[in-house]
Parts: sequence; structure tokens; C-alpha cells
Amino acid sequence: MTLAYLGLGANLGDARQTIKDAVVCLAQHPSVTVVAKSSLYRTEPVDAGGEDYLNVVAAVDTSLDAHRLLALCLAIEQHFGRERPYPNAPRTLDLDVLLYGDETIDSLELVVPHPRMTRRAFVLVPLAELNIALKIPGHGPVDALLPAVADQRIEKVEVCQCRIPTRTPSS
Ligand code: PH2
Ligand code: MG
Ligand code: MG
Repeated sequence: MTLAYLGLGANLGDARQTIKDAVVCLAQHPSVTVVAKSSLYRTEPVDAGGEDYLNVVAAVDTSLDAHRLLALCLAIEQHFGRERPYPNAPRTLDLDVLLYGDETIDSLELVVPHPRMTRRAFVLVPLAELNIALKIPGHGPVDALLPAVADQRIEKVEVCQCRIPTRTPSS
């Protein structure tokens, strides 16, 4: 089993409901357990136009390999009517594989860690909420990356008390 982190974002349609339903879809997959979900954040579009986004990060424990997990994410995006008229267009749902265990992946279909995640408050803030001790392969501790994105507007709109259980030394 591998602990992976997924980024969910939406700024078209009923974004709040879509993100909620997408997490349910993930949880219903027999090879995926949703172990934590961040708070829901309203965020300014980064490198994109359109309305503010809603963003969440989910941690999942999965026996799917990284490419199968990506395929599941794309299928869920499709289910919620994702269209790609141009790069970074407003979307009903974006579901990205951010991290897959401590692996570094560089294939045609999938790059992990997600190549732009370390420059985006809408990813780093919810990630740090889930696991402040997280280390991003090739980039170091998540909390050290937060000051550089402090100018990006991000506001918590729904609190979720679903952190990763932290292990005590004895457990
Ligand atoms: N996703 C993008 C581009 N810009 N900005 C915000 N705030 N949230 C997103 O999810 C987002 C973005 C491309 O995937
Ligand atoms: Mg994305
Ligand atoms: Mg995407």
C-alpha cells in the first residue's frame, strides 16, 4: 500500500458539491482508502483566469500503482464533465496526483511530485494542514516552502478535522 496525496480543484458549476462527490468516488474504489481530507479552501486562480477556485487535498492509501491511480483520477474528472478547451481553462474538476509515497516519477503521462505544486499555495497550504511533517521528494519539508507562496490569496471556507494520524514512537 502506498500513501498518495491528490489535489482537487474546481471553478465551474457547483464546485463545492463536485469536490465532495469526487472524494466519495475515490473512497468507493475498492483499492483506495481515503485516510484524510483537508479543509475546503477558496483560492485565487494561479496562472489561470476565471472565478476563484475551491481546492482540497486528500490523502489516500492505495494498492493501485501510480499510473492506475492517475487513470482513476482522469476517469473521475470525466465523470464530472471535465473539458479541456485550452490550458488551465476553468474546470468542473481537476484531480491531480501530487505525491505517490516518496517516489519520483517522470513518464510521458505522469510527473510526480506534481511539477508546479511547490509554487502553489492552493496545494501547499492544505498539504501542510494534513501533514506538517511531510517532505516533498527533491524539495524538502512542506512548511519551508510556505513563505514563498504567502502572497497568494487562500481562505479556509469549511474546516475538516481529518488529519493524518501521527504515529507515536511506540506505535
Ligand atoms: N489549477 C490550475 C491552475 N490554477 N489556481 C487555483 N487557485 N486552483 C487550482 O486548482 C488551479 C489554479 C491548473 O490545474
Ligand atoms: Mg492541476
Ligand atoms: Mg490536472
